[in-house]
Amino acid sequence: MTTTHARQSEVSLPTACDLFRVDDLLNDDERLIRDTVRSMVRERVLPVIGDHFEAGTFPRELVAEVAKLGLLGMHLVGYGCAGATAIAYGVACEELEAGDSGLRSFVSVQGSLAMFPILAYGSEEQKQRFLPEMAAGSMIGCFGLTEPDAGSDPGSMTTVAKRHGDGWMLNGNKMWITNGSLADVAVVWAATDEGVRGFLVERGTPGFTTTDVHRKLSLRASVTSGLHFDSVVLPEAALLPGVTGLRGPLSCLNEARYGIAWGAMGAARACFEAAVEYSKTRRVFDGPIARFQLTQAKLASMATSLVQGRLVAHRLGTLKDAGQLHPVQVSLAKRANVRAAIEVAREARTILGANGITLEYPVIRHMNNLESVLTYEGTEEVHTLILGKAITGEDAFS
Ligand code: TGC
Ligand code: FAD
Repeated sequence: MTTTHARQSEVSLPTACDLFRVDDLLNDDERLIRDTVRSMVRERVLPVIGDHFEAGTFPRELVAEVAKLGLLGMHLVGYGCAGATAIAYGVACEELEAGDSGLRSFVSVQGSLAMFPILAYGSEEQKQRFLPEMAAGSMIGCFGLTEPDAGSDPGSMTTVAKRHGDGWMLNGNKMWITNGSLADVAVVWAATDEGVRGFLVERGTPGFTTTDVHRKLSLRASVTSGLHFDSVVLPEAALLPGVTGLRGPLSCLNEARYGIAWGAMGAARACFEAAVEYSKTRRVFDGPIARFQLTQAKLASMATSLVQGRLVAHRLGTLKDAGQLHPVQVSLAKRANVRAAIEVAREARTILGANGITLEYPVIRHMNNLESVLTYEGTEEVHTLILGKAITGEDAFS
Protein backbone atom coordinates (compact mmCIF):
# COMPACT_ATOMS: atom_id res chain seq x y z
CA MET A 1 0.00 0.00 0.00
CA THR A 2 1.35 3.46 -0.92
CA THR A 3 2.13 5.66 2.05
CA THR A 4 0.46 9.07 2.37
CA HIS A 5 3.89 10.62 2.00
CA ALA A 6 4.55 8.79 -1.27
CA ARG A 7 1.11 9.72 -2.63
CA GLN A 8 1.71 13.37 -1.81
CA SER A 9 4.91 13.40 -3.78
CA GLU A 10 3.04 12.08 -6.83
CA VAL A 11 0.54 14.94 -6.77
CA SER A 12 1.36 17.49 -9.42
CA LEU A 13 1.62 21.14 -8.41
CA PRO A 14 -1.40 23.17 -9.50
CA THR A 15 -1.06 26.42 -11.39
CA ALA A 16 0.59 29.25 -9.47
CA CYS A 17 -2.54 31.39 -9.37
CA ASP A 18 -4.65 28.56 -7.93
CA LEU A 19 -2.31 26.73 -5.59
CA PHE A 20 -5.19 25.34 -3.50
CA ARG A 21 -7.21 24.17 -6.52
CA VAL A 22 -10.08 26.46 -5.56
CA ASP A 23 -11.36 26.02 -9.10
CA ASP A 24 -11.99 22.35 -8.32
CA LEU A 25 -14.85 23.58 -6.12
CA LEU A 26 -16.74 24.75 -9.21
CA ASN A 27 -19.33 22.54 -10.87
CA ASP A 28 -19.46 21.95 -14.62
CA ASP A 29 -21.84 24.85 -15.30
CA GLU A 30 -19.70 27.25 -13.27
CA ARG A 31 -16.56 26.09 -15.09
CA LEU A 32 -18.28 26.67 -18.40
CA ILE A 33 -19.20 30.21 -17.36
CA ARG A 34 -15.63 30.80 -16.19
CA ASP A 35 -14.16 29.60 -19.46
CA THR A 36 -16.68 31.46 -21.62
CA VAL A 37 -16.24 34.78 -19.83
CA ARG A 38 -12.48 34.32 -19.70
CA SER A 39 -12.34 33.81 -23.47
CA MET A 40 -14.54 36.83 -24.11
CA VAL A 41 -12.31 38.96 -21.88
CA ARG A 42 -9.16 37.69 -23.59
CA GLU A 43 -10.52 38.22 -27.09
CA ARG A 44 -12.68 41.33 -26.76
CA VAL A 45 -11.61 43.22 -23.63
CA LEU A 46 -7.85 42.92 -23.23
CA PRO A 47 -6.97 44.11 -26.74
CA VAL A 48 -8.83 47.41 -26.26
CA ILE A 49 -9.07 48.15 -22.56
CA GLY A 50 -5.74 49.95 -22.16
CA ASP A 51 -6.68 52.39 -24.91
CA HIS A 52 -10.10 52.99 -23.37
CA PHE A 53 -8.52 53.55 -19.97
CA GLU A 54 -6.08 56.04 -21.48
CA ALA A 55 -8.82 57.84 -23.41
CA GLY A 56 -11.22 57.75 -20.46
CA THR A 57 -13.94 56.03 -22.46
CA PHE A 58 -16.26 53.14 -21.68
CA PRO A 59 -16.12 50.33 -24.27
CA ARG A 60 -19.80 50.50 -25.02
CA GLU A 61 -19.60 47.81 -27.68
CA LEU A 62 -18.96 45.31 -24.88
CA VAL A 63 -22.49 45.76 -23.53
CA ALA A 64 -23.79 43.54 -26.32
CA GLU A 65 -21.06 40.99 -25.60
CA VAL A 66 -21.90 40.65 -21.91
CA ALA A 67 -25.62 40.62 -22.69
CA LYS A 68 -25.12 37.87 -25.27
CA LEU A 69 -23.42 35.76 -22.61
CA GLY A 70 -26.42 36.27 -20.32
CA LEU A 71 -24.36 38.09 -17.67
CA LEU A 72 -26.76 41.00 -17.06
CA GLY A 73 -28.84 40.14 -14.02
CA MET A 74 -27.60 36.58 -14.39
CA HIS A 75 -28.25 35.69 -10.73
CA LEU A 76 -31.85 36.89 -10.89
CA VAL A 77 -34.75 34.62 -11.74
CA GLY A 78 -37.42 35.30 -14.36
CA TYR A 79 -38.07 38.21 -16.74
CA GLY A 80 -35.33 37.16 -19.16
CA CYS A 81 -32.68 36.67 -16.47
CA ALA A 82 -30.50 33.58 -16.47
CA GLY A 83 -31.25 32.43 -12.90
CA ALA A 84 -27.65 31.31 -12.37
CA THR A 85 -26.23 30.37 -8.99
CA ALA A 86 -24.54 32.96 -6.82
CA ILE A 87 -21.27 31.14 -7.35
CA ALA A 88 -21.69 31.36 -11.12
CA TYR A 89 -22.34 35.09 -10.78
CA GLY A 90 -19.23 35.40 -8.63
CA VAL A 91 -17.11 33.49 -11.14
CA ALA A 92 -18.32 35.82 -13.91
CA CYS A 93 -17.40 38.87 -11.79
CA GLU A 94 -13.93 37.45 -11.18
CA GLU A 95 -13.33 36.90 -14.87
CA LEU A 96 -14.75 40.30 -15.88
CA GLU A 97 -12.61 42.12 -13.35
CA ALA A 98 -9.53 40.22 -14.53
CA GLY A 99 -10.24 42.32 -17.63
CA ASP A 100 -11.05 45.60 -15.94
CA SER A 101 -12.92 46.76 -12.83
CA GLY A 102 -14.88 49.14 -15.07
CA LEU A 103 -16.46 46.27 -16.97
CA ARG A 104 -17.30 44.39 -13.78
CA SER A 105 -18.74 47.65 -12.42
CA PHE A 106 -20.99 47.96 -15.45
CA VAL A 107 -22.30 44.43 -14.94
CA SER A 108 -22.63 44.88 -11.15
CA VAL A 109 -24.58 48.08 -11.48
CA GLN A 110 -26.86 46.77 -14.19
CA GLY A 111 -27.66 43.46 -12.49
CA SER A 112 -27.25 44.01 -8.78
CA LEU A 113 -28.06 47.69 -8.33
CA ALA A 114 -30.56 48.49 -11.08
CA MET A 115 -32.28 45.20 -11.98
CA PHE A 116 -32.26 43.72 -8.46
CA PRO A 117 -34.37 46.48 -6.84
CA ILE A 118 -36.85 46.34 -9.71
CA LEU A 119 -37.19 42.60 -9.25
CA ALA A 120 -37.26 42.75 -5.45
CA TYR A 121 -39.36 45.88 -4.93
CA GLY A 122 -40.95 46.75 -8.28
CA SER A 123 -44.54 46.34 -9.43
CA GLU A 124 -45.37 43.62 -11.93
CA GLU A 125 -45.71 46.31 -14.59
CA GLN A 126 -42.23 47.68 -13.81
CA LYS A 127 -40.70 44.20 -13.91
CA GLN A 128 -42.28 43.43 -17.28
CA ARG A 129 -41.35 46.78 -18.72
CA PHE A 130 -37.72 47.01 -17.66
CA LEU A 131 -36.17 43.66 -16.76
CA PRO A 132 -36.23 41.77 -20.08
CA GLU A 133 -34.75 44.73 -21.92
CA MET A 134 -32.15 45.28 -19.22
CA ALA A 135 -31.16 41.58 -19.32
CA ALA A 136 -30.79 41.92 -23.09
CA GLY A 137 -28.60 45.01 -22.71
CA SER A 138 -30.95 47.14 -24.78
CA MET A 139 -31.78 49.23 -21.73
CA ILE A 140 -29.09 50.41 -19.31
CA GLY A 141 -29.67 51.21 -15.65
CA CYS A 142 -27.89 53.09 -12.91
CA PHE A 143 -28.27 53.38 -9.14
CA GLY A 144 -28.42 56.78 -7.52
CA LEU A 145 -27.82 56.70 -3.79
CA THR A 146 -24.68 58.77 -3.13
CA GLU A 147 -24.88 62.57 -3.07
CA PRO A 148 -22.15 65.21 -3.08
CA ASP A 149 -22.51 65.49 0.72
CA ALA A 150 -23.90 62.05 1.57
CA GLY A 151 -21.70 59.07 0.70
CA SER A 152 -20.90 56.82 3.64
CA ASP A 153 -23.97 58.14 5.42
CA PRO A 154 -26.77 57.85 2.85
CA GLY A 155 -29.31 58.48 5.60
CA SER A 156 -28.31 62.15 5.44
CA MET A 157 -29.44 62.46 1.79
CA THR A 158 -31.09 65.72 0.78
CA THR A 159 -32.68 64.56 -2.47
CA VAL A 160 -36.39 64.75 -1.73
CA ALA A 161 -39.57 63.47 -3.32
CA LYS A 162 -42.82 65.10 -2.32
CA ARG A 163 -46.36 64.10 -3.16
CA HIS A 164 -47.47 66.12 -6.19
CA GLY A 165 -50.99 65.63 -7.53
CA ASP A 166 -51.37 61.93 -8.31
CA GLY A 167 -47.62 61.41 -8.34
CA TRP A 168 -44.38 62.88 -7.03
CA MET A 169 -41.99 65.78 -7.51
CA LEU A 170 -38.26 65.01 -7.22
CA ASN A 171 -35.54 67.55 -6.40
CA GLY A 172 -31.85 67.08 -5.62
CA ASN A 173 -28.53 65.78 -6.88
CA LYS A 174 -26.82 62.41 -6.93
CA MET A 175 -23.06 62.12 -7.44
CA TRP A 176 -20.50 59.50 -8.48
CA ILE A 177 -23.09 57.41 -10.28
CA THR A 178 -21.70 54.59 -12.45
CA ASN A 179 -23.41 54.41 -15.88
CA GLY A 180 -25.20 57.68 -15.02
CA SER A 181 -25.23 59.35 -18.42
CA LEU A 182 -25.50 56.02 -20.27
CA ALA A 183 -28.60 54.99 -18.40
CA ASP A 184 -32.05 54.71 -19.87
CA VAL A 185 -33.45 54.34 -16.37
CA ALA A 186 -32.07 55.55 -13.05
CA VAL A 187 -33.04 53.89 -9.78
CA VAL A 188 -33.08 56.95 -7.53
CA TRP A 189 -33.38 56.90 -3.75
CA ALA A 190 -34.98 59.96 -2.18
CA ALA A 191 -36.19 61.11 1.22
CA THR A 192 -39.98 61.35 1.52
CA ASP A 193 -42.34 62.05 4.39
CA GLU A 194 -42.69 58.26 4.67
CA GLY A 195 -38.93 57.55 4.73
CA VAL A 196 -36.50 56.74 1.92
CA ARG A 197 -38.25 55.53 -1.26
CA GLY A 198 -36.98 54.34 -4.62
CA PHE A 199 -38.06 55.85 -7.97
CA LEU A 200 -37.48 54.79 -11.56
CA VAL A 201 -36.56 57.92 -13.47
CA GLU A 202 -36.31 57.49 -17.22
CA ARG A 203 -33.89 59.34 -19.43
CA GLY A 204 -35.58 62.30 -21.09
CA THR A 205 -37.92 63.03 -18.19
CA PRO A 206 -38.17 66.86 -18.08
CA GLY A 207 -35.93 68.32 -15.36
CA PHE A 208 -33.63 65.25 -15.23
CA THR A 209 -30.07 65.88 -16.47
CA THR A 210 -26.66 64.27 -16.06
CA THR A 211 -23.08 65.50 -16.07
CA ASP A 212 -20.04 63.25 -16.33
CA VAL A 213 -17.13 63.28 -13.91
CA HIS A 214 -13.88 63.94 -15.76
CA ARG A 215 -10.20 63.85 -14.80
CA LYS A 216 -10.57 60.55 -12.95
CA LEU A 217 -7.36 58.57 -12.51
CA SER A 218 -9.24 55.42 -11.56
CA LEU A 219 -12.01 53.48 -13.32
CA ARG A 220 -11.29 55.51 -16.40
CA ALA A 221 -12.97 52.93 -18.65
CA SER A 222 -16.25 53.48 -16.84
CA VAL A 223 -18.78 56.29 -16.95
CA THR A 224 -19.25 58.12 -13.63
CA SER A 225 -21.85 60.88 -13.48
CA GLY A 226 -23.85 63.34 -11.48
CA LEU A 227 -27.65 63.06 -11.71
CA HIS A 228 -29.62 66.28 -11.31
CA PHE A 229 -33.33 66.53 -10.57
CA ASP A 230 -34.95 69.92 -10.92
CA SER A 231 -38.65 69.70 -10.09
CA VAL A 232 -38.94 66.37 -11.89
CA VAL A 233 -42.58 65.28 -12.00
CA LEU A 234 -43.05 61.53 -11.76
CA PRO A 235 -46.18 59.40 -11.95
CA GLU A 236 -47.08 57.12 -9.08
CA ALA A 237 -46.05 54.26 -11.39
CA ALA A 238 -42.43 55.44 -11.07
CA LEU A 239 -42.34 54.56 -7.35
CA LEU A 240 -40.90 51.20 -6.32
CA PRO A 241 -43.85 50.08 -4.22
CA GLY A 242 -42.19 47.22 -2.34
CA VAL A 243 -39.85 48.95 0.08
CA THR A 244 -39.66 51.95 2.40
CA GLY A 245 -36.59 53.01 4.39
CA LEU A 246 -32.84 52.81 4.04
CA ARG A 247 -32.95 49.05 4.02
CA GLY A 248 -34.18 49.33 0.40
CA PRO A 249 -30.93 50.67 -1.09
CA LEU A 250 -28.74 48.94 1.49
CA SER A 251 -30.19 45.54 0.57
CA CYS A 252 -29.16 46.15 -3.06
CA LEU A 253 -25.63 46.87 -1.91
CA ASN A 254 -25.34 43.35 -0.48
CA GLU A 255 -25.77 42.01 -4.00
CA ALA A 256 -23.15 44.25 -5.55
CA ARG A 257 -20.67 43.97 -2.67
CA TYR A 258 -20.92 40.20 -3.05
CA GLY A 259 -19.80 40.49 -6.69
CA ILE A 260 -16.94 42.78 -5.70
CA ALA A 261 -15.58 40.20 -3.24
CA TRP A 262 -15.13 37.86 -6.21
CA GLY A 263 -14.23 40.51 -8.76
CA ALA A 264 -11.33 41.93 -6.77
CA MET A 265 -9.69 38.52 -6.93
CA GLY A 266 -9.86 38.69 -10.72
CA ALA A 267 -7.96 41.97 -10.75
CA ALA A 268 -5.46 40.50 -8.26
CA ARG A 269 -4.99 37.40 -10.41
CA ALA A 270 -4.30 39.48 -13.51
CA CYS A 271 -1.64 41.46 -11.62
CA PHE A 272 -0.10 38.31 -10.16
CA GLU A 273 0.11 36.63 -13.55
CA ALA A 274 1.72 39.71 -15.08
CA ALA A 275 4.25 39.84 -12.24
CA VAL A 276 5.16 36.14 -12.45
CA GLU A 277 5.65 36.36 -16.20
CA TYR A 278 7.70 39.53 -15.93
CA SER A 279 9.87 38.12 -13.13
CA LYS A 280 10.85 35.16 -15.28
CA THR A 281 11.75 37.21 -18.32
CA ARG A 282 13.28 40.39 -16.88
CA ARG A 283 17.01 39.90 -16.49
CA VAL A 284 18.96 42.01 -13.99
CA PHE A 285 22.44 41.26 -12.58
CA ASP A 286 22.85 38.53 -15.20
CA GLY A 287 19.70 36.58 -14.47
CA PRO A 288 15.93 36.70 -14.09
CA ILE A 289 14.62 38.77 -11.20
CA ALA A 290 12.53 35.69 -10.27
CA ARG A 291 15.65 34.23 -8.65
CA PHE A 292 15.89 36.97 -6.04
CA GLN A 293 14.54 36.04 -2.64
CA LEU A 294 12.88 39.43 -2.31
CA THR A 295 10.95 38.87 -5.56
CA GLN A 296 9.97 35.37 -4.47
CA ALA A 297 8.77 36.67 -1.10
CA LYS A 298 6.48 39.13 -2.90
CA LEU A 299 5.14 36.42 -5.21
CA ALA A 300 4.62 34.02 -2.29
CA SER A 301 2.55 36.63 -0.43
CA MET A 302 0.56 37.39 -3.56
CA ALA A 303 -0.18 33.71 -4.22
CA THR A 304 -1.27 33.30 -0.60
CA SER A 305 -3.61 36.30 -0.84
CA LEU A 306 -5.16 34.83 -3.96
CA VAL A 307 -5.80 31.49 -2.28
CA GLN A 308 -7.26 33.13 0.82
CA GLY A 309 -9.42 35.61 -1.05
CA ARG A 310 -10.77 33.09 -3.51
CA LEU A 311 -11.62 30.65 -0.72
CA VAL A 312 -13.46 33.44 1.10
CA ALA A 313 -15.36 34.33 -2.07
CA HIS A 314 -16.30 30.73 -2.72
CA ARG A 315 -17.53 30.20 0.84
CA LEU A 316 -19.52 33.43 0.55
CA GLY A 317 -21.13 32.04 -2.61
CA THR A 318 -21.95 28.74 -0.93
CA LEU A 319 -23.67 30.62 1.89
CA LYS A 320 -25.56 32.80 -0.58
CA ASP A 321 -26.74 29.85 -2.63
CA ALA A 322 -27.90 28.17 0.58
CA GLY A 323 -29.86 31.31 1.57
CA GLN A 324 -27.61 31.64 4.63
CA LEU A 325 -25.75 34.83 3.77
CA HIS A 326 -25.60 37.64 6.33
CA PRO A 327 -24.63 41.19 5.25
CA VAL A 328 -21.80 41.20 7.81
CA GLN A 329 -20.20 38.28 5.96
CA VAL A 330 -20.42 40.28 2.74
CA SER A 331 -18.74 43.23 4.46
CA LEU A 332 -15.94 40.99 5.72
CA ALA A 333 -15.32 39.57 2.25
CA LYS A 334 -15.57 42.89 0.39
CA ARG A 335 -13.19 44.57 2.83
CA ALA A 336 -10.67 41.73 3.00
CA ASN A 337 -10.57 40.90 -0.70
CA VAL A 338 -10.33 44.45 -1.97
CA ARG A 339 -7.57 45.23 0.50
CA ALA A 340 -5.77 42.03 -0.50
CA ALA A 341 -6.17 42.83 -4.19
CA ILE A 342 -4.81 46.35 -3.82
CA GLU A 343 -1.76 45.00 -1.97
CA VAL A 344 -1.22 42.39 -4.69
CA ALA A 345 -1.49 45.09 -7.36
CA ARG A 346 1.01 47.33 -5.57
CA GLU A 347 3.52 44.49 -5.11
CA ALA A 348 3.10 43.49 -8.74
CA ARG A 349 3.74 47.08 -9.77
CA THR A 350 7.09 47.07 -7.95
CA ILE A 351 8.15 43.80 -9.63
CA LEU A 352 7.58 45.41 -13.03
CA GLY A 353 9.90 48.28 -12.15
CA ALA A 354 9.54 51.25 -14.49
CA ASN A 355 7.42 49.17 -16.86
CA GLY A 356 4.94 48.92 -14.01
CA ILE A 357 3.89 52.52 -14.46
CA THR A 358 2.81 52.17 -18.09
CA LEU A 359 -0.40 50.98 -19.69
CA GLU A 360 1.66 48.49 -21.72
CA TYR A 361 1.00 46.18 -18.77
CA PRO A 362 -2.32 45.79 -16.96
CA VAL A 363 -0.98 46.29 -13.45
CA ILE A 364 -1.18 50.02 -12.84
CA ARG A 365 -4.61 50.12 -14.49
CA HIS A 366 -5.87 47.51 -12.02
CA MET A 367 -4.04 49.21 -9.15
CA ASN A 368 -5.67 52.55 -9.88
CA ASN A 369 -9.09 50.97 -10.45
CA LEU A 370 -8.90 49.22 -7.10
CA GLU A 371 -8.67 52.60 -5.37
CA SER A 372 -12.28 53.18 -6.45
CA VAL A 373 -13.28 49.66 -5.52
CA LEU A 374 -11.86 50.24 -2.03
CA THR A 375 -14.08 53.31 -1.71
CA TYR A 376 -17.32 52.46 -3.44
CA GLU A 377 -19.95 50.07 -2.15
CA GLY A 378 -18.97 51.05 1.38
CA THR A 379 -15.47 52.30 2.11
CA GLU A 380 -12.96 50.08 3.84
CA GLU A 381 -13.62 52.07 7.03
CA VAL A 382 -17.39 51.61 6.79
CA HIS A 383 -16.98 47.85 6.45
CA THR A 384 -14.50 47.84 9.34
CA LEU A 385 -17.13 49.51 11.52
CA ILE A 386 -19.88 47.16 10.33
CA LEU A 387 -17.64 44.29 11.45
CA GLY A 388 -16.79 46.13 14.66
CA LYS A 389 -20.47 46.53 15.46
CA ALA A 390 -21.14 42.85 14.78
CA ILE A 391 -18.26 41.79 17.00
CA THR A 392 -18.76 44.17 19.90
CA GLY A 393 -22.41 45.16 19.73
CA GLU A 394 -21.30 48.81 19.82
CA ASP A 395 -22.53 51.01 16.93
CA ALA A 396 -19.79 53.44 15.87
CA PHE A 397 -22.17 55.15 13.43
CA SER A 398 -24.60 56.45 16.01
P1 TGC B 1 -28.75 51.41 9.92
O1 TGC B 1 -29.57 52.09 10.98
O2 TGC B 1 -27.69 50.46 10.32
O3 TGC B 1 -29.72 50.66 8.89
C1 TGC B 1 -30.85 51.28 8.35
C2 TGC B 1 -31.79 50.19 7.88
O4 TGC B 1 -31.15 49.44 6.85
C3 TGC B 1 -30.97 48.08 7.25
N1 TGC B 1 -29.66 47.65 6.76
C4 TGC B 1 -29.52 46.72 5.83
N2 TGC B 1 -30.42 45.97 5.18
C5 TGC B 1 -29.96 45.10 4.27
N3 TGC B 1 -28.65 44.98 4.00
C6 TGC B 1 -27.72 45.72 4.63
N4 TGC B 1 -26.42 45.57 4.33
C7 TGC B 1 -28.13 46.64 5.60
N5 TGC B 1 -27.51 47.53 6.40
C8 TGC B 1 -28.46 48.13 7.11
C9 TGC B 1 -31.06 48.10 8.76
O5 TGC B 1 -31.45 46.84 9.26
C10 TGC B 1 -32.12 49.16 8.95
O6 TGC B 1 -33.36 48.59 8.61
P2 TGC B 1 -34.71 48.98 9.41
O7 TGC B 1 -35.78 48.23 8.69
O8 TGC B 1 -34.48 48.54 10.83
O9 TGC B 1 -34.83 50.46 9.29
O10 TGC B 1 -28.17 52.53 8.98
P3 TGC B 1 -27.11 53.67 9.27
O11 TGC B 1 -27.71 54.96 8.80
O12 TGC B 1 -26.60 53.59 10.69
O13 TGC B 1 -25.95 53.31 8.25
C11 TGC B 1 -25.24 52.15 8.36
C12 TGC B 1 -24.13 52.11 7.28
C13 TGC B 1 -23.09 53.17 7.52
C14 TGC B 1 -23.49 50.74 7.40
C15 TGC B 1 -24.75 52.29 5.88
O14 TGC B 1 -25.26 53.55 5.72
C16 TGC B 1 -23.76 52.02 4.78
O15 TGC B 1 -23.61 50.86 4.34
N6 TGC B 1 -23.07 53.07 4.24
C17 TGC B 1 -22.22 52.91 3.06
C18 TGC B 1 -22.95 53.46 1.86
C19 TGC B 1 -22.58 52.74 0.60
O16 TGC B 1 -22.07 51.63 0.60
N7 TGC B 1 -22.88 53.33 -0.52
C20 TGC B 1 -22.69 52.70 -1.79
C21 TGC B 1 -23.39 53.45 -2.88
S1 TGC B 1 -23.59 52.51 -4.34
C22 TGC B 1 -22.06 52.34 -4.97
O17 TGC B 1 -21.08 52.67 -4.42
C23 TGC B 1 -22.05 51.69 -6.29
S2 TGC B 1 -20.49 51.47 -6.94
C24 TGC B 1 -21.03 50.69 -8.31
C25 TGC B 1 -19.98 50.04 -9.12
O18 TGC B 1 -19.50 50.73 -10.07
O19 TGC B 1 -19.73 48.83 -8.95
P1 FAD C 1 -17.19 60.05 2.57
O1 FAD C 1 -18.38 59.39 3.10
O2 FAD C 1 -17.13 61.55 2.58
O3 FAD C 1 -15.92 59.52 3.36
C1 FAD C 1 -14.64 60.15 3.33
C2 FAD C 1 -13.70 59.36 4.24
O4 FAD C 1 -14.22 59.38 5.58
C3 FAD C 1 -13.59 57.89 3.84
O5 FAD C 1 -12.29 57.41 4.10
C4 FAD C 1 -14.56 57.23 4.78
O6 FAD C 1 -14.28 55.86 5.02
C5 FAD C 1 -14.34 58.06 6.04
N1 FAD C 1 -15.47 57.93 6.96
C6 FAD C 1 -16.76 58.26 6.72
N2 FAD C 1 -17.52 57.94 7.78
C7 FAD C 1 -16.68 57.41 8.71
C8 FAD C 1 -16.85 56.88 10.02
N3 FAD C 1 -18.05 56.82 10.59
N4 FAD C 1 -15.75 56.43 10.66
C9 FAD C 1 -14.53 56.46 10.07
N5 FAD C 1 -14.30 56.95 8.84
C10 FAD C 1 -15.36 57.40 8.18
N6 FAD C 1 -22.56 55.69 -5.51
C11 FAD C 1 -23.81 55.37 -5.96
O7 FAD C 1 -24.80 55.64 -5.29
N7 FAD C 1 -23.97 54.76 -7.16
C12 FAD C 1 -22.92 54.45 -7.96
O8 FAD C 1 -23.11 53.86 -9.04
C13 FAD C 1 -21.61 54.78 -7.52
N8 FAD C 1 -20.53 54.55 -8.32
C14 FAD C 1 -19.30 55.01 -7.94
C15 FAD C 1 -18.23 54.92 -8.84
C16 FAD C 1 -17.00 55.43 -8.49
C17 FAD C 1 -15.87 55.35 -9.47
C18 FAD C 1 -16.79 55.98 -7.22
C19 FAD C 1 -15.44 56.48 -6.81
C20 FAD C 1 -17.84 56.09 -6.32
C21 FAD C 1 -19.11 55.62 -6.68
N9 FAD C 1 -20.21 55.77 -5.84
C22 FAD C 1 -21.47 55.43 -6.26
C23 FAD C 1 -20.07 56.50 -4.59
C24 FAD C 1 -19.46 55.68 -3.46
O9 FAD C 1 -20.37 54.75 -2.98
C25 FAD C 1 -19.04 56.66 -2.37
O10 FAD C 1 -17.92 57.36 -2.88
C26 FAD C 1 -18.70 55.99 -1.06
O11 FAD C 1 -19.87 55.46 -0.47
C27 FAD C 1 -18.02 56.93 -0.06
O12 FAD C 1 -18.68 58.16 0.00
P2 FAD C 1 -17.85 59.55 -0.13
O13 FAD C 1 -17.02 59.46 -1.34
O14 FAD C 1 -18.82 60.65 0.00
O15 FAD C 1 -16.85 59.53 1.11
